[in-house]
Amino acid sequence: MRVWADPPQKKGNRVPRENIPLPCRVESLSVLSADGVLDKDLEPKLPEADLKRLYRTMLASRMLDQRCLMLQRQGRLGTYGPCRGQEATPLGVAYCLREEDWFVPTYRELPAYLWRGWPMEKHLYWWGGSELGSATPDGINDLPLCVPIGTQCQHAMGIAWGCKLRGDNTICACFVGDGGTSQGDFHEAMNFATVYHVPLVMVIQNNHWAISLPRHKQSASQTLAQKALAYGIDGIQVDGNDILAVIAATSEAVEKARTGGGPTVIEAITYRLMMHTTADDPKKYRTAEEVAEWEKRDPLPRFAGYLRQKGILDDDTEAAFKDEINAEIEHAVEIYENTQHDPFDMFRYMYAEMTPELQRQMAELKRHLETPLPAPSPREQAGDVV
Ligand SMILES: Cc1ncc(C[n+]2csc(CCOP(=O)(O)OP(=O)(O)O)c2C)c(N)n1
Ligand SMILES: [Mg+2]
Repeated sequence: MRVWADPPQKKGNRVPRENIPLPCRVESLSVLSADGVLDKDLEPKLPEADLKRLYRTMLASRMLDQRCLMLQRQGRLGTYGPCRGQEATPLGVAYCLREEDWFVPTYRELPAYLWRGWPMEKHLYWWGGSELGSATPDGINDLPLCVPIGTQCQHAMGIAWGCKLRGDNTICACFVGDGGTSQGDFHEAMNFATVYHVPLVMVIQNNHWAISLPRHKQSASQTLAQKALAYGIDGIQVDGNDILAVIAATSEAVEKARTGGGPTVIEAITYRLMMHTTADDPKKYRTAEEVAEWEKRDPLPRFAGYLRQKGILDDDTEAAFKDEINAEIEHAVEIYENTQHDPFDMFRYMYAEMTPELQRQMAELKRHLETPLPAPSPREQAGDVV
């Protein structure tokens, strides 16, 4: 392989200045528009049973997400980061993976976890502050939720490299947010992944906001998909609220990765309909009109409309799904609330061996928990909240 590029060649008595034709492309893909128009040529042909299961999972994610918000407001769950409005992308990507493939999320990919077999209580454990939520169930090749922005890209790259070295025909799908693409970790992971030609599908969920920072202040690039060009690979931008488009683009990228074609960048255009987490108020940084516009593109009713048109979904099926899912959520909440969480686990599982600093912090927490609370002041006793 040549490792140098020819400098611009002299043509006659002129040294030219001209465009460099790049071998890579950036495409844009949408299959089912927000107002229900379907491009039949692009429609992925999925078995009816799969379509039903996909819809049920999307609905389960929506309902569990809503329940988590309520539990947080009731003081029964820690800070919560909702994924309402973004369900189609993680679910569509998870659908394209084989069981033995690897899935590396951030923290807004609940539907993918449900699709890949994580029990609902795991989600509650994680957001409830229990380390039990980070323990991947046996037999599932997924990493736990990742809040340090961008770090998971490096883990995913390493896993994908491992897949290649093992030659076991598995691939890795990684998620990152629009904000996450500004981190060095994203760049380093992509650079390494493309130089080593590893089987990685990098999915950027562009939900237009990184907490209160809008997309246009995050990057001057017209698209985030075009970042792929700098690494020498193809990028594709899909309507991330259109599960059919996500599946069409991802299945191609997965197939390419599995057959030795290397990484792909997929930018999924979506929108976070709720707050970043329960710790912020989005009314402070974005308008109600903007949110209302995106409500119209909500992936759940869009997918439901498609299935109803095909005769795959009706009122009875929808009602039955809701009953079953409600029962599942109740069961998961019961398990979550009846499980003793050991706060010391957060120190135990940080590293294989606890560092002296972690030992010190753990001892401090122990002392704190053993110290009896001071007696309430007369004002507190009188019910005067201070
Ligand atoms: C390394 C690091 N820096 C800062 C933060 C604080 N933080 C949490 S979420 C977030 C924004 C992430 O935005 P984006 O990647 O677009 O993901 P989204 O929350 O929109 O899904 C930031 C800055 C963090 N968790 N980790
Ligand atoms: Mg974002």
